[in-house]
Amino acid sequence: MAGLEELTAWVDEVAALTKPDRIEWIDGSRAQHDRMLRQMVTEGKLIKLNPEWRPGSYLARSHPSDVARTESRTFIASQREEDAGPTNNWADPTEMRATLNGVFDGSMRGRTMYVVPFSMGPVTGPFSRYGIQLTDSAYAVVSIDTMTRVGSAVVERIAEGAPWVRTVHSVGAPLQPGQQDVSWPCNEEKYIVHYPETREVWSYGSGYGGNAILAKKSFALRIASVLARDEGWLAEHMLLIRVISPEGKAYHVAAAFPSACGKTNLAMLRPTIPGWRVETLGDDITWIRPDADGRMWALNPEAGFFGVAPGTGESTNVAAVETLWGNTIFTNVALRPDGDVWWEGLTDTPPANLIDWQGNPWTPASGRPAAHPNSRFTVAASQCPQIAEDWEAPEGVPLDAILFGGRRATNVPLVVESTSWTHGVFLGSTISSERTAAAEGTVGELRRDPFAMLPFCGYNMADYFGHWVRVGQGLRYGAAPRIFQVNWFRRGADGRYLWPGFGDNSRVIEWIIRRIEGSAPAAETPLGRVPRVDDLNLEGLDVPAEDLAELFAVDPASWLEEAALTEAFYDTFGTKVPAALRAELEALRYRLRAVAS
Ligand code: GTP
Ligand code: SPV
Ligand code: MN
Repeated sequence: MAGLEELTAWVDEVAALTKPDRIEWIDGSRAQHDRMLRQMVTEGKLIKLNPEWRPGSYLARSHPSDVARTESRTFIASQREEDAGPTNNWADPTEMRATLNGVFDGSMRGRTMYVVPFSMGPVTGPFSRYGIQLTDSAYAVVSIDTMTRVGSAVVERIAEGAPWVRTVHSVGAPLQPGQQDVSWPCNEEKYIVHYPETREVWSYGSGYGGNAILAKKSFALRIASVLARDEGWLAEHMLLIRVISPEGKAYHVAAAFPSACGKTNLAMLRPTIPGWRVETLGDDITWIRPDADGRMWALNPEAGFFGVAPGTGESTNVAAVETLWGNTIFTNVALRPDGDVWWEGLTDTPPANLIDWQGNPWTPASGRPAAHPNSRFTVAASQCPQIAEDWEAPEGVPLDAILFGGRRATNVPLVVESTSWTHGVFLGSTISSERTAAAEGTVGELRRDPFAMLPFCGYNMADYFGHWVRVGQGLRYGAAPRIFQVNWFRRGADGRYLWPGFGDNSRVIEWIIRRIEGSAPAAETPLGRVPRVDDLNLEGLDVPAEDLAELFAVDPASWLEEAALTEAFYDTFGTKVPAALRAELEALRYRLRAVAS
């Protein structure tokens, strides 16, 4: 069947199951986007913000139960359970299809089913990928419109025969004739299901971000990681920046940190050290491919930012604050009496009176956050004042360094350089991080989050480790990106952060670039290479010497315990973990015992 017939047949088939009242194709035009926003205001689904402060901007308040990704309801429905692996929820695809045919039956009654054609990467780019999302959520439509390239040009490519991924989304809240809609329809029962073999996504019951904007985590990471495995590239939960040194040399750095662990902030870094500049290329997802020359190229497949609001302020991320001047959809932040928005950390002193994220009056004495800890902004990347001029270059940028990080109060030094690609892959595979509010679960609890991909890898994580090892073997000698581990979140005994973070992270970036250039020295530790305190540019920084020492302290006893936990983690994959990574673990233990004795 030709592309277009296949597409319309599938739209008809899903409509026959979900039974919407109407079907509307999204063409990506400004007029249609604005019409949808106006209609959502009329229906009480969005609050229009005061255009004097925040032109073209809106506030959405979610149902209080639908505020983050639901990892326990996210499934990989591969033919074999082994292909989902122990870190994913596996479901039998035949059984899951039967279940979903039940829950989706009539799930769009009384609503419009929107047909949203989207491209990840510039529409005509050689590495771009297409998808269609069918959804009964207008909030999802306007979000996808900002986060991806939406429109008829994608349908033209599909008509020409380009491959595309099928994604279906329903909030699971059909309306009876005459029934009044609610401001945030959703369902207590949720399913976010991925079929890696047929490259399909079916999401039910949630209107929230990563559960509903299926182009993002579901397609560009979970399905794309499977495509990448099969085709020899990498689909990663990484920001992407260009760092320009005082000498005017440009370097490209990608960094994988778990959800709500600092990607958007590093993506919009404003260096506090003179002469250094950062340009933003992406803040959440990076697709990386080796070229015929054995060099890696990196591309941000998205077109917008779906960023964490709390903690985003003039003193932490001024570029983000500037990005949000207008044309932004805010979700679950607080509303000011003057019709603007507020969240914890936007200003040091909270306004005297607010309406909190649930719509209740709030004062600083209320004793609860005004904005939800996972409240977010949705905004076009082009609004970022430091977006790279060539951020839409279809081939991407050549990659010089990869950073892995997590939120670790103890043990993990500020920065460690790996000694080889395989050692770097080992570092990525051992990342653990304290849980944040970006997903359901207990905030602060330490968990393994290898490569920051735990919730986003569409296949067996141990096979993914092996894929990383193999991709490195195909790179030209000396052309592989250098791999580093960073941790901005180490705390002193009194609980305060030892490192100022944010703009001062440029000091760590400087050392990384100087290492690539071969001009900065390093000290060997059992974990890898670290700067001696004198090797870091600390000019103008007021961090006590004891804190600096503690930031780089390596305690062999607690690291031997970490190594034991890493072995236990590896063992959950049975025999699948690559021998090269097991060897790295043994070598680490050997080095730790040598310094411990
Ligand atoms: P996702 O969008 O969920 O993938 O999150 P992200 O990785 O983009 O995290 P983001 O940059 O939004 O940061 C999350 C939280 O961490 C915010 O509250 C930030 O203020 C805080 N944060 C970011 N960078 C730093 C840092 O260098 N130091 C400290 N202490 N906090 C930071
Ligand atoms: C994350 O949780 O890593 C996010 C937000 O970037 S969401 O799109 O909801 O997954
Ligand atoms: Mn993310």
